[in-house]
Amino acid sequence: MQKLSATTARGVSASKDKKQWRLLICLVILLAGMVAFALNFAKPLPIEKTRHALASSPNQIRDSRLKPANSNRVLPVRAAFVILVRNSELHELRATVRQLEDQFNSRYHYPYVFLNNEPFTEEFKQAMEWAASGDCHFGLVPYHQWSMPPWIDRVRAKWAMTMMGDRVPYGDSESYRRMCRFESGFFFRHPLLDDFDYYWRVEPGVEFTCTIPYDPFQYMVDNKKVYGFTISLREFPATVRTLWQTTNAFMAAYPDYITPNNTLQWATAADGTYNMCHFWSNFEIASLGFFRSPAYTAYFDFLDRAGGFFLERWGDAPVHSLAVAMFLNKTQVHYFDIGYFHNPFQNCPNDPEFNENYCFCHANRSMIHNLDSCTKAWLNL
Ligand SMILES: Nc1nc2c(ncn2[C@@H]2O[C@H](COP(=O)(O)OP(=O)(O)OP(=O)(O)O)[C@@H](O)[C@H]2O)c(=O)[nH]1
Ligand SMILES: *[C@@H]1O[C@H](CO)[C@@H](O)[C@H](O)[C@H]1NC(C)=O
Ligand SMILES: *[C@@H]1O[C@H](CO)[C@@H](O)[C@H](O)[C@H]1NC(C)=O
Ligand SMILES: *[C@@H]1O[C@H](CO)[C@@H](O)[C@H](O)[C@H]1NC(C)=O
Ligand SMILES: [Mg+2]
Repeated sequence: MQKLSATTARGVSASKDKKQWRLLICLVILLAGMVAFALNFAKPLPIEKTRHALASSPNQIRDSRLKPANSNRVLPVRAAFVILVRNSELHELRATVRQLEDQFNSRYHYPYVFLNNEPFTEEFKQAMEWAASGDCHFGLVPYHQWSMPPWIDRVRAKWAMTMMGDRVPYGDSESYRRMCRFESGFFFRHPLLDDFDYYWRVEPGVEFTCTIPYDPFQYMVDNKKVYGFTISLREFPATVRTLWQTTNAFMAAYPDYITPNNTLQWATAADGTYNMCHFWSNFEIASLGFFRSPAYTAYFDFLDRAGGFFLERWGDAPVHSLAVAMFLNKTQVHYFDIGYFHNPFQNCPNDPEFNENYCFCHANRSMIHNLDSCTKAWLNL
């Protein structure tokens, strides 16, 4: 009896010990998980480094390099090239600015605004000063415009990026998403753009393959154009799964912002869904007033709240394009038939005489002939 009860007692205490061990192991695993999580997410973002650099060099926030030759020049339009670019893209951008100058700006001397989420290096600034004939302004993007807003569930966003992986270009990239959000909602609010009414977006590595024998900014003003493009195409559906339904929710909430003669039918498929058509925003000549308008900023805020810049991979191109489709009519938008190449697509003017005299592109390779282009559909509206 005694022996038996002792064994039982030992057995009970042993199973108690085992339970405690299991609990301890679980706790250790949980703790390790929490530490790993904290290390991963509390890791200072690259931008934090930027803020430290800022503290020691305040002129990095904005640094204007004006050319004495431009001091008495009055530009016909308050306009500038706007280029979001990394220091590492210096050489691609030198080639681009050189072409832009040769084909157009050496006759006009419009200024340049360079924007970056990190301070530009002195090497970068000097190279641009040498390449450009216009004044050069270098600006830093504020931290809150280059980050995930606080209302986004970071874990869910990280998961969405991992799941998108390499199924679409930049599917797993957070920095690409920051860039798209900035180009959707913030570039036009940068203080360096306050003095301008129109902008021309340029990216490192693009080519201008024909002489531009007129001033596109002046064309915008004279013809009351608000938005200009050269290439249109179709978006990867996986990146904009809920953009159309969110846009429709916006229209239901703000019906007064929608223009009566809008061009939404250009973006609408036969079954009423988004047909993925958008203007390729790496080239844009547009009114800054359009983006600064209550309608556009309300649209951006609505999209930003919905979270698709991070939970999906909404691009600034479809966002700009759907805004154009809602807020503008056809006559306010212009197809600039300018010789332009951004890998892997190009626009090349068809007119044989113009092409022969002013271009080095092949008209048959122009995107407008491609079935994925939406430009003919636009022109036929
Ligand atoms: N400063 C800065 N600029 C960026 C960053 N990511 C992208 N950009 C710029 O944002 C613009 C668009 O980025 P891209 O990488 O060209 O994106 P994309 O045109 O969709 O894709 P590809 O040109 O095909 O790679 C370019 O002007 C880039 O230089 C970034 O992390 N920092
Ligand atoms: C819409 O377009 C039609 C035809 O082009 C025109 O007659 C009408 O005035 C336009 N409405 C508005 C509000 O611009
Ligand atoms: C387009 O909008 C502009 C500006 O609101 C207006 O002057 C023009 O008449 C409109 N055109 C059409 C066809 O609706
Ligand atoms: C370009 O396309 C046109 C029409 O399709 C064709 O007649 C012409 O030969 C092509 N040119 C070249 C150089 O391929
Ligand atoms: Mg690009």
